[in-house]
Amino acid sequence: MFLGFDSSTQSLTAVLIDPAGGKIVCQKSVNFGVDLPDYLSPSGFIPGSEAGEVHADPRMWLDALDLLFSRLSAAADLSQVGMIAGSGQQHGSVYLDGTFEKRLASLDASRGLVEQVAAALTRATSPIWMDTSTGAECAEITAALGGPEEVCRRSGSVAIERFTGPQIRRFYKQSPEDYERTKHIHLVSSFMASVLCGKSVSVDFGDAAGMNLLNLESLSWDGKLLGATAPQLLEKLPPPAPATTVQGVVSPYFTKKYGLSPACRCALFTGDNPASLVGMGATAPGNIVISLGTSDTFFAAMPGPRTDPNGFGHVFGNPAGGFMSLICFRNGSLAREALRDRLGVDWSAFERGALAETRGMAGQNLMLPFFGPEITPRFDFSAPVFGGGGDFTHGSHPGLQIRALLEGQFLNMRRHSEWMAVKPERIRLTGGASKNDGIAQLVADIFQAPVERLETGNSAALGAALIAAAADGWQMDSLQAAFCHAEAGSGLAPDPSLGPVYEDAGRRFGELLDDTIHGR
Ligand code: XUL
Repeated sequence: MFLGFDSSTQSLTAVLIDPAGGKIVCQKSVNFGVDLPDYLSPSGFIPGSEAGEVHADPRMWLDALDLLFSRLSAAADLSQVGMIAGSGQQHGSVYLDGTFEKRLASLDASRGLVEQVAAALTRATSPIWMDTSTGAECAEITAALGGPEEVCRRSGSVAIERFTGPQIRRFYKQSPEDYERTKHIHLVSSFMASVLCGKSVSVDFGDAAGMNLLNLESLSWDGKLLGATAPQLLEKLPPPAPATTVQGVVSPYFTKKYGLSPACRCALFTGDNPASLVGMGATAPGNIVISLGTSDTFFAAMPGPRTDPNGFGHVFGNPAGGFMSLICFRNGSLAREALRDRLGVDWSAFERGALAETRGMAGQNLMLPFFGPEITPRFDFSAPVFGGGGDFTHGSHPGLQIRALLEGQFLNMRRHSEWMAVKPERIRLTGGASKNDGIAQLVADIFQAPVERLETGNSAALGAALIAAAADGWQMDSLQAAFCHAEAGSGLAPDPSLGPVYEDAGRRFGELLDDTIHGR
């Protein structure tokens, strides 16, 4: 059996699979806000910070690991687990001193992880992917490289506030002494993998590419980017490696405490998006994944490392080999919820039946669906922008605004994924809002591609379990064929008559967007 973890923003989840039987044996989760209320992080991060900072307490992740293992060991026989892998929210970083490895090597199973590991932290809290505090550092790194194109050419992304390199630079500038005594800088993924393995382990290519530090051509740390970020950085970073690289056996702490076998091995943890690509059965080009969550993400396997000329999209490693793209849209559920509240309706107004009432208005009214700052495209929106008649703009017919919001979200997604030059052959939808048939049909119609939904709600943790099995020698494509089924009856075909309607709407949407951003 194989165990996959997902250390995400709001929870830590584990999925245990039996590939021989093609079955998920057990799934357990710890919700940080609900299960660990003492960390005062109801949504998994410390609320109320300023200047764009969003941090989380890494001790909370350690406590969650102990708690999750106690739940898992009560529910399943962990001695049968042959390999563990995992995924973590991308970009978040953990800073540790020279005692980290010694502490991991001598963990006492009669005590907890936090009390034994936390003293190694040189930075009490970890910046996570929601942090936007590093605008100055992004500008400095970009200037040192000679422009955004060069940063993008080397690392797969222009310098991005939430990416780890700019975050490291900010730490170095703000607390040079703490930076100096930092001997290991880990991503959330490689930190969790290190704790499990009882030593400081590698960071995988998939997640390493979200740092603005990895050279995508050589798949090694890029000397120029490192130099522009902070001094002596190379010696603090774990070496990059493929996710399926076996790092060793699990730490005796977990064997003694939770009944894992001393022969159980550990592969790497990757980023949650690369792991989801695996768990959604989409590691081969032609498949697109759209995840509808707090923010919406669009990701897909790519035959080669093509980069976004506009600098909004990112290129990460594909755990099955090669590369994947990722585009993140900040105004996802946030915008859907904001419109729902503003119109005083409930989710039924977003359902298939309600959307059918306005089908005749498909692609007619336009909305730039941004209730707050957006990152794709990068612009400080404060409210949505309307392009349409009075009835629509005044909200006297809520259904028109809901249709225009959803259409705007997917027209924006289509527009900003064109650089990948990948024709979507199949779209796999995941995330809370993907259950909604009305939204799923809109996605099929706007992209003119068939849409499927998968049975798992934990695609990242499942992907991690599949990576663990692949690290043990199982074939990735047969694993995906066994575990990544579309939900029966969840398939939706596009309506070809709407193809030209949304072509035209896409053109007009682009004009409205350009005019708004350029103040015309
Ligand atoms: C990707 C990103 C988010 C996090 C969420 O670039 O920032 O999708 O990975 O956990």
